[in-house]
Amino acid sequence: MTDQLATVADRIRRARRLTVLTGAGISAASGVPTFRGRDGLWRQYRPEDLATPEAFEQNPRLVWEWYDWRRGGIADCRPNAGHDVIAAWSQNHPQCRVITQNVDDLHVRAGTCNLTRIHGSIWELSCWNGCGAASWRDERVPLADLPPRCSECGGLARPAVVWFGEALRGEDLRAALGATSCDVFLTVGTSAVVSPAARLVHDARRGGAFTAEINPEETPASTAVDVAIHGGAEAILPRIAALI
Ligand code: BJW
Repeated sequence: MTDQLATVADRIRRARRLTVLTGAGISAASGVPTFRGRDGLWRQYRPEDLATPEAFEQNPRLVWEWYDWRRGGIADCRPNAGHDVIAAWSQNHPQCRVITQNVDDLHVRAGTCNLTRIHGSIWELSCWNGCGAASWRDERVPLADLPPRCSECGGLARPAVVWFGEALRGEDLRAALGATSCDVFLTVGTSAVVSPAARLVHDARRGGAFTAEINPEETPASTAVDVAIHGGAEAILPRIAALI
């Protein structure tokens, strides 16, 4: 493990372009539940009932109750040492890009620069009718009325997140794909099963990047990366940072 940490630290120190991809695991130590872990959300709830456009169409109130409940849990969570290390790299490294699948905004709260939230934000809402209103931020917990309404057209509002079967915003997808052109690509706290995020580490590797994974568990990416470090991001990232 010590050798692996030193190798990753050395690669980051020498990297001209550094990219970090994060998933739910980076926020686990902050108290935000993951999706597929032992206590993950998908152990308790079916994604097709809550995280698809079809589910929302069928029962917007139920979907909003679930998001309102999750917002309540996340509101009290604070960035942990893993978020802080990534924020510091994003501020101090000349070309560091951070791509997150997380909707909790803990990277934003940690002060991360050059951040792309490819699955959106749980704190933002948009018009379900697509009336043209720009998405808006609403951090009230709980929300006053469920389901909330679009202030422009009065129609249903939805959480501005990306559900299964929905395309990522074009600019976010372009930013994520562009970030695979780098010297070092770190994949942190993701089960690496949801596309298109899961392909990014492979794209980076094909493009010649040194790749490393930080995750307590094996994932489909573990055998593809140059170095797989098994441990929690909140412990491993500060150890790497200390070696740089
Ligand atoms: C730690 C740790 C610690 C624990 N430290 N680590 C068949 C049918 C339908 C669709 C598909 C299909 N086959 C493929 C698809 C496509 C689908 C997909 O990939 N599905 C797979 C599951 C099979 N993808 C999509 O639909 C995407 N869109 C798309 O492909 O569009 C194409 C298109 C083009 C043009 C037109 C139309 C469409 C969209 C995917 C959206 C995903 N949305 C969610 C919900 C977001 C909103 C919300 O939060 O409610 O995003 S699902 C959920 O999974 C969430 C996450 O961002 C995402 C990834 O999960 P993540 O982050 O990896 O979390 P976990 O829980 O899986 O893993 C946590 C990891 O942390 C674990 O490995 C732990 O070990 C680790 N860990 N503690 C470090 N301390």
